[in-house]
Amino acid sequence: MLCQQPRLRSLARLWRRRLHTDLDVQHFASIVGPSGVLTEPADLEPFNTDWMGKYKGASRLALRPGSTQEVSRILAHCNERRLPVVPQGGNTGLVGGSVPVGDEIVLSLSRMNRVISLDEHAGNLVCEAGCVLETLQEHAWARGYTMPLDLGAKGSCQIGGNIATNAGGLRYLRYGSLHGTVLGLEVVLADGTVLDSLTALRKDNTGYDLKQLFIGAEGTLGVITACALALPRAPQSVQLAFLGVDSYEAVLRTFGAARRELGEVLSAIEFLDRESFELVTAPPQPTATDGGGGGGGGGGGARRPLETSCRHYMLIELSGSDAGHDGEKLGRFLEALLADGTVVDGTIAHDSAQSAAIWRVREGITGALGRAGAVYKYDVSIPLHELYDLVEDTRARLAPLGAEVTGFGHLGDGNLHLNVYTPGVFEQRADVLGAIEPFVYEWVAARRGSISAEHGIGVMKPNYLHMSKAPPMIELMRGVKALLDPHNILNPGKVLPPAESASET
Ligand code: FAD
Ligand code: 2HG
Ligand code: ZN
Repeated sequence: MLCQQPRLRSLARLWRRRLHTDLDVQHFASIVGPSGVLTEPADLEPFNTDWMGKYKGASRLALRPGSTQEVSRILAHCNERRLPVVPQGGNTGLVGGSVPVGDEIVLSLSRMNRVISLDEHAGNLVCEAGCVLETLQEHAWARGYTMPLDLGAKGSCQIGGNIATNAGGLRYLRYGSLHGTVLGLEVVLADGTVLDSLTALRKDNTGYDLKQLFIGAEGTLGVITACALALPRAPQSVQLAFLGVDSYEAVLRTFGAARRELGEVLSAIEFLDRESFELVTAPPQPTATDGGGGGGGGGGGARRPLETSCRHYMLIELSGSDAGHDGEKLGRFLEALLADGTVVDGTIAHDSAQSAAIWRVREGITGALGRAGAVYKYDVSIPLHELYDLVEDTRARLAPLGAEVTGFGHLGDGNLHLNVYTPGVFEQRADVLGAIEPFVYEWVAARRGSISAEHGIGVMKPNYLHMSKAPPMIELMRGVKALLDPHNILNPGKVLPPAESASET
């Protein structure tokens, strides 16, 4: 673990001691079979390292259960023996929540990847937590449905991890939060109790909606083993425009016009600044270090949809049922904005290959950043009219240190991804971190924004939770944690700050 805080250093020291015994390992093997138990350092390496290569744990044991009953028996034993556990899905999380701090046991859900049912009348999908998002997308499309969630990590993230992080993604604007689209969950509590609310009812007002507690809890309250999701019908027509504008003010005017003119068919409004665009479209350069997501060095290598250099770029996607009607609408929209000068240049994808190439520009930024240098990643919600001010203020602050700043994100949801990176330098620098934190969190808190719009708190932000949650709320969160996980075995050190720092200002 890259320990930036004394709290993490002491947790890591404590847990770097071996916590489980050979007898525990034998017991786990009797539950999951020998092939479900990993103890070799080389096998454990991917479970101990996060997607960015920034957080590293020291786990000596990973378990790969194949059923809910196996998860239940594992947790019952861990609870009894007070052995800490880190639930892990696709390990694509961006706040260090999915990897151990020290020698916790990694509980991987990847073998639990069965689709249980898809009700083709109601559009309800029931599946195990380890299903990869892209596999579910393909399964749903083949039956006339779509997943309400889409994100750049779809090829490896799992639906259980998506729910545990309450992931937002690219179509949140259209389909809303997982708090709405998750109909039911099966969750195993710390003591092994199986909570079965795996119903696929659209309406159910029978008291407290307990499943909501586990959505976004980042594996600190229970292990999600299966879910029921409400799927929207697959759109029959998808249209995508890529636009270039010359100011953030023009981004906002384009956004307003899109909401007004295209409202009923809008499915995504994303934006990226010139710095993000140049990075993701730069040719890949071989470098000694290849951070984040694989690939071949600095530069994203994505094809430029526009040759004109603009200050900002936007993707506007429509999903509807009439290609002719939606296509004409998008064409008229673009013409009007070009005519009045709001948009400097723009293009509309004519087929799915062009559309995919445009999406690669947006979805490739995270990987390109990881290959460019050490990255400092912030994911915030702020009022739309001030959203880009944070990028400009951070850029001015970081320029003397030789760090670059990019801004992109889910404009339609007021969600900015602010990334700082040091070109060609792959070690995290204390002076750069010190210039960003707590500056960014204070900037956001002053505007009553959120310090985590969608990536979560993980191990990165517990000490800043109070910037977005009042002390009584943090106390209530602690109470819920103590009730559901009294021995603190589930993902310890994540989400909640240590008691003494809860009321820091
Ligand atoms: P992991 O990374 O394995 O785990 C994440 C957290 O959930 C950890 O705290 C872990 O302990 C917990 N967890 C995992 N599985 C379970 C389970 N079954 N039960 C209980 N707890 C569990 N996020 C967005 O919100 N929007 C985006 O657009 C987006 N785009 C991304 C693009 C890229 C290229 C990458 C690398 C990441 C992106 N993310 C995005 C981050 C996002 O949080 C994850 O990709 C995804 O939701 C995590 O799923 P996972 O299966 O990889 O979970
Ligand atoms: C996205 O929207 C992801 O692409 C990742 O949430 C954002 O890398 C990031 O900061
Ligand atoms: Zn995002």
